[in-house]
Amino acid sequence: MAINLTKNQFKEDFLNEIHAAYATDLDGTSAFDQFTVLGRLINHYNGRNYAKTTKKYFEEDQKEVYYFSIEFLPGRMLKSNLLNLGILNVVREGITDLGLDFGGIVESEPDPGLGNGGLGRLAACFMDSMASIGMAGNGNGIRYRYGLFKQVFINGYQVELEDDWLKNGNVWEIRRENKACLVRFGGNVWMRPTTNNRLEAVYENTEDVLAVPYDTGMIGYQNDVTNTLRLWSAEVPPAGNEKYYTHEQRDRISQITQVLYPDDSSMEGRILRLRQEYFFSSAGIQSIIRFYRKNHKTMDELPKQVAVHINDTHPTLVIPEMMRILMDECELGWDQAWKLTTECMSYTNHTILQEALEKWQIEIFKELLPRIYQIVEEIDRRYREEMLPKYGEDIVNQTAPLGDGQVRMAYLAVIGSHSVNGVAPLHTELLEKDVLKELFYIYPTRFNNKTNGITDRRWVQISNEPLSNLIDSAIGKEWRNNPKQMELLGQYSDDDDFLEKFANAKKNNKIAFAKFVKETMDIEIDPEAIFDVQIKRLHAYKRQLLHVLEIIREYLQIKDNPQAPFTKRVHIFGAKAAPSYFYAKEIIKIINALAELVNNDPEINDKLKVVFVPNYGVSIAEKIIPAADVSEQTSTASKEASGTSNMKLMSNGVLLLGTMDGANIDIVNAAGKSNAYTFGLTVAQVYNYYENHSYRSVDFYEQNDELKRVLNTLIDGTIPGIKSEGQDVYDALIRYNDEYFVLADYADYVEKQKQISNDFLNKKAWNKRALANVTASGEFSSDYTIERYGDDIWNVPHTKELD
Ligand code: 4GP
Repeated sequence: MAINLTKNQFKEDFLNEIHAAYATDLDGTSAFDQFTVLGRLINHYNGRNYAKTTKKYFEEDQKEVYYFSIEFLPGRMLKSNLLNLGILNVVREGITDLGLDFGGIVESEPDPGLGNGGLGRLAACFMDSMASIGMAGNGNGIRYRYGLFKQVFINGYQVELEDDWLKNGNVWEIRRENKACLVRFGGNVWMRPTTNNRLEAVYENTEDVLAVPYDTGMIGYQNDVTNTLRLWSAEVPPAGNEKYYTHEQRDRISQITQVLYPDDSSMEGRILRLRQEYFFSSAGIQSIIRFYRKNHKTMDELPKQVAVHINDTHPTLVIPEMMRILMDECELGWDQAWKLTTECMSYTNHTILQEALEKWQIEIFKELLPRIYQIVEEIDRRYREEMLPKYGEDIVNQTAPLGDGQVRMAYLAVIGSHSVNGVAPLHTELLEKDVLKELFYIYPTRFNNKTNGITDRRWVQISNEPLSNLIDSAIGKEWRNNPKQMELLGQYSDDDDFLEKFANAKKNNKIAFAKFVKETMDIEIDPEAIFDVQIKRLHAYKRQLLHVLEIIREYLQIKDNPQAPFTKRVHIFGAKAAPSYFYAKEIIKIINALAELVNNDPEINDKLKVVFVPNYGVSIAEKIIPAADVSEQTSTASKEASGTSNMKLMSNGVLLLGTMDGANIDIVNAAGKSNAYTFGLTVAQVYNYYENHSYRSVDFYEQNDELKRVLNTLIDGTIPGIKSEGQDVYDALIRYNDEYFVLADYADYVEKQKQISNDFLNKKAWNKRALANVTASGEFSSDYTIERYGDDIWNVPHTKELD
């Protein structure tokens, strides 16, 4: 239920809290102070519900999910908390009455950059959905002192600045020092026989780290439920402990939770990453077992009470860590501990790219985590012993947790879990047929698919209020609870009046975005133009390069014939490149150089604009998505596990331009083929090229004059300032045979872009197709995804029944 709060009450509370917190009147406070006070008030209003939820789970002894993820990207929480408490409008009006700027207050909240991309954002959507469907779900991760990095462009190059998101505190978190635990690293371990015939682990010279949890309430949508996102911070254990910590050790300890993704091009960086992974895995499992034991005398019920989810391989060490605690601390034997552990564990794979299937060198692993290594060795030994007679040496060697001098995290995750899932039907199929095929052969029933989803609360209700209000006026508000109800919009697909309002909502969003671009980047863009959007991490497989080639093509087209008709375009990018990913950074430089050229050429005027919005993250996405017309999802078929920006854009009435990859396939099926543009090689064709080694990118270059001309601009000086970058990309595409088949897909992609330019001119038909996308988008709500995880994998109930 929504919280019961009148505007007057709110205003009184707000002014009181301003005095309490800052000992000044309103005029002495900044927007950030006002934000903090709003946050504190929300905590007051919701505190009882939060406590009640926790108590209820405990008293009713409910099974709970613990979602372990090295990334969480929740975005700003002020508006979403207000929405979920049902007081967004009351508070906004109250704030406005007080003469304050609600929008400015919202913008003053730092955006927690505790993630990089889809993986972290998915985890955040899932947290919102678990709370909103009334499922007992906890997040478990790391409280990074610094977020990913703040991206700025200097002379078109990405420069990474520190993202000091916690410098002014964090109003949403609760430090729970009384729930801290110790995590051990290094040293020696040996097993000592005990009097009752067991073996006991004895540790010597370990470096102990105090893991302190910070809890953030995850407020459900108007249902009185508040779940917990628990993020762990590494600290030096308090004095009094007989150990002495040198400066070096103190430094090493505080490093653990300093930054997301330490630079893994060095050995130290890799070791730090492994420390991070064990740190939050161990702290999380310790706290789960400690909590379980409050209500249970034996460990037998553990899988009935606890589901631990391994989000990508980073938290895989929860498996040996749970084994360690069950055996060393709860005194269970191996077989029982293994049975309980595997029944608790489930694993999601998020990518088929080899580089992401983590592997650790045994030497490093063993030294850092001696007891955990012993357990992994035993898992490996028993796996080999059991599987060798059934499957033979080759398969067993290929799939065992230890191999080639490495700990293979993905294999360990599969072997130690009862469920393994991919994130879209095609991705799951590729896991089964290719990436994990031997393990699928051994454990066929373990594999399943759970197509990703997104929460419409953030991605439509909060970020696109004009559209949300229009939907309310047409079909009522039930869609906000149950997004499949958006199907009811189907009845308006031929309603001119509605389509016009729908188009107006989009136009208003485009005007708002144009204003933002003007104010922050000083680029003028025309809201009447096609807003052609590509927002995602910068990676070669995602092929932002196709989009680059299209911009060059359009530029040349206008230059050749400035008077010819041309449908105006604004090409919008948002993307960060990993700091050590040189090629991705070169592509950023090329896009910025192209923007410089195109945006300042008087002959181009406003026909063509390129806008690369810096520092892409959740908050920037919230501005771009509602204003978009075209959603570029151009990955090489087979490489994008699912994609989720494709879903967000779909619910905002944006037409997909994409390959038949990941969840694009499902989106196109849901929206109808005629309401999207698909192009490019199929997965079968891509695999065919691999198998026959028959791809020759130079053939495409030689056979297509337009493509040749476009590519040549990378090296002939047409685009100033990209001498080495242009050459490198040109070489990658032609000399080094174009790893991601950009040239093979160019012609088809361009063809579809031309169609888009044409189709966009017929406004009514376009709007109708955009509406068809919104109408069909409900099924991609993460509420349903989470329901499926709950039913099929976790066996955890939820109180709200959806469709
Ligand atoms: C991403 C995948 O690349 C993306 O296709 C998927 O939608 C998303 O996970 C959520 O499942 N993977 C990552 C990663 O972000 O770090 O591997």
